Amino acid sequence: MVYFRWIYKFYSFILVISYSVICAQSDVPRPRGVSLSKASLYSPTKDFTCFDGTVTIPFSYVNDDYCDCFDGSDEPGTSACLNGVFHCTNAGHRSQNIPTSRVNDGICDCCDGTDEYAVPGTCQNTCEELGKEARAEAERMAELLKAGSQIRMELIEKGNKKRNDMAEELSQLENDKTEAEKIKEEKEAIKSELEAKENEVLKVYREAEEREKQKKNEEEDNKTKAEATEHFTRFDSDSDGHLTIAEIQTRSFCDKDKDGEVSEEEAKYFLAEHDSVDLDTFITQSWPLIKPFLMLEHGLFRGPKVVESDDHEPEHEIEGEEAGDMEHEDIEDVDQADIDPSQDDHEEEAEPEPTQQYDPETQQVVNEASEARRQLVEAERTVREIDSNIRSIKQNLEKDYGPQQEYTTLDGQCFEHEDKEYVYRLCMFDKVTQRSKNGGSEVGLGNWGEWAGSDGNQYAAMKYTNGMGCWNGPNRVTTVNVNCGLENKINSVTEPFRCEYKIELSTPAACDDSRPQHASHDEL
Ligand code: MAN
Repeated sequence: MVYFRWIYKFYSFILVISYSVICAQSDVPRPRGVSLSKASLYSPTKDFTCFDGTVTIPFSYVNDDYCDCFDGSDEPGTSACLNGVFHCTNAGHRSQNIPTSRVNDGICDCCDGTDEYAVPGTCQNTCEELGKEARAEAERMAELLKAGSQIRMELIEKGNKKRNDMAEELSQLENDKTEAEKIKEEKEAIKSELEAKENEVLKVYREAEEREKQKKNEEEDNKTKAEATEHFTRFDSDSDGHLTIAEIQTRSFCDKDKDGEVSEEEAKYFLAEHDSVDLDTFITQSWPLIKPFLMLEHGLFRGPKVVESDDHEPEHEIEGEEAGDMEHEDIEDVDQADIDPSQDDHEEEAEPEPTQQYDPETQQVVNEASEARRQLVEAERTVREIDSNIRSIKQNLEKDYGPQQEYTTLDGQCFEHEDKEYVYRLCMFDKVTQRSKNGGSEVGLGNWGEWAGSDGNQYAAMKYTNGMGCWNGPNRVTTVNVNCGLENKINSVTEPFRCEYKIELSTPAACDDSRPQHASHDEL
């Protein structure tokens, strides 16, 4: 260190001279590259202590082009330290701090050219000119802010009014709900009462209906039994009261795989896996298996229309034929539901509700109960509608529409922006979408999430998250930077990273003149 120090002794001498030159030129004496605010930390009459407090060196080591401090604070005016900071005063414009690595690198970083002092004349001082432009721009911004603030005040007023209206509507709806619930309860009571009466008067009809149904079922059962018994008798060739595999094997309809013969296995299938069956087992287990095949054999395994069709009487197809050991009654009596249950369902669905005829007094009671049911459904719907309105108003009231509600009236408004490839659409507090100009479906770039501005201004940016998934990546997200402007307008849309979008939006709602618009710039 001592060795190097001597090498730099000569330079130090030169720099101390130049220090005094600087001192002579400015109001507050300070080494090169030091700002006014830090000047007091560099006193030529005292040793210098690095800002991080680790080392204290003679003042002559400051800016001696040798880095003594870890934090670079001893070399604010040379590029000796990697982490030093050079301050340019830029009189006439905004002062600036640049990394000391840019000092004397041949590039003019400061408008006053002080960062390039090694070769005099490298940089022109352009601060006056730039300062003028900046001041004109600042003036323009100030005017914009002033005009925008006026509009913003109106937006605040409208926003507050809208919120008050919403709050009023909410309280009205809550009253309506109480009322609607009362009506619903009344309707429920009326319905119960009238349905009890209806039940009473319909009892006699229901019982008759039940009896009729039972009768029909019994008839059906008897019919099936008769049908099955008839076939059992026919198939039981030796009339021994048992139907065997051998007897079934003589029936061609049992040739399930259509290979020209009825195998033992096939025959057994129709005997419900028994070797032989008596009449009872035949009726309960075999007949349900046989019946569909008999139908198939006779070409009846089709749509219901075929069976019902007048000019397609099944009996014509089978009359007198051998395969028809099966007589026409076999077919006529086959219930389509036994063949294809899905068709049965279908028929049931298509069937119109039976219209029961009641005596006038009963009909009157039924009508009154129906009307009570209808009115209850209506009352329930009203309660649901009110509930849904309440929910949506509450959601809106909970939304953060800016520090003074200035964004309230923007809720739901949509703005579009086109570039070469896409049309972007931002619907405030809702979502952002992207549509390719070459067609294809709309891509969601994010749904309203939260205010996410940085630098102490939360309301400077809106975040729309959880958009459509990016191929092989995360879901799309969009940041909307909100800037002051006299109209609501998207100025640009970019995609700085794949599937991360940035929208620059201008709106009078962002023209808040109570907020500092620029970083303060002393030393102008
Ligand atoms: C689409 C668009 C682009 C996006 C790619 C990612 O083409 O949404 O913005 O970068 O998908 O695959």
